[in-house]
Amino acid sequence: MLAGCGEIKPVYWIQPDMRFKIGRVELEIVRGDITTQGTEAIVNAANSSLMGGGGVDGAIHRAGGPKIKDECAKIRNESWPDGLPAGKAVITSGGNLKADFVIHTVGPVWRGGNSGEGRVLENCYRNCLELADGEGIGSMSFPSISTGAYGYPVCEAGRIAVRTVIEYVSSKETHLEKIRFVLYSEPDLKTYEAISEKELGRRL
Ligand code: AR6
Repeated sequence: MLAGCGEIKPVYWIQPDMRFKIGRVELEIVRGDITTQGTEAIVNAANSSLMGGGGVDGAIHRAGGPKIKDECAKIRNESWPDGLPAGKAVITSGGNLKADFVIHTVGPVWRGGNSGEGRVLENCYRNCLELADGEGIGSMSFPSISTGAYGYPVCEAGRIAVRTVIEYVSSKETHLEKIRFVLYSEPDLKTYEAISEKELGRRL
């Protein structure tokens, strides 16, 4: 009951998740925590060391437990002794997470936009999608890569994220049936929603 409103109960408007269809693939834009997503894979906005950090990376390693870091250490030793370059992606199990897999990618650090950041960010999304597809994964969740500690403006990054996903699923046969963008803040959610609506027109 609202104070001073007698029997009037508050009404909470719950915003439905925004969903689009691109051919057979469903694209969802939701607000939430990437670590709690029930998609088969979630994507980590990692750094080159693959040994954890803050933001999404810290949250995933905290929630997923030591198994993920052990697998990352093995990948470093066997394949990327000098660190995973920005734009590349690798896969581990999901440890204690709901998701079966974590796909780790390293986004570009924003340096003003004239240092090839856009191309690298596009590579992040495309390489994550290709890796997931190659493993026969049917559903995956992305955070907004590079727009936290790495300082990429969310509008520009969101446009690249949404366009790269649309381009990927429109241009080839894919195992993926559901791709979800998980935004942590309301402003970021609104930005991704507006970009998706502009790129895809009417939502479901
Ligand atoms: N779920 C979904 N989104 C989140 C979560 C979460 N639990 N936590 C933060 N975000 P960031 P980057 C949002 O910094 O910019 C790490 O230290 C956040 O609000 O996680 O690629 C790594 O080790 C922002 O919008 O990733 C690297 O060193 C977005 O996720 C570096 O940060 C990305 O923020 C990578 O920086």
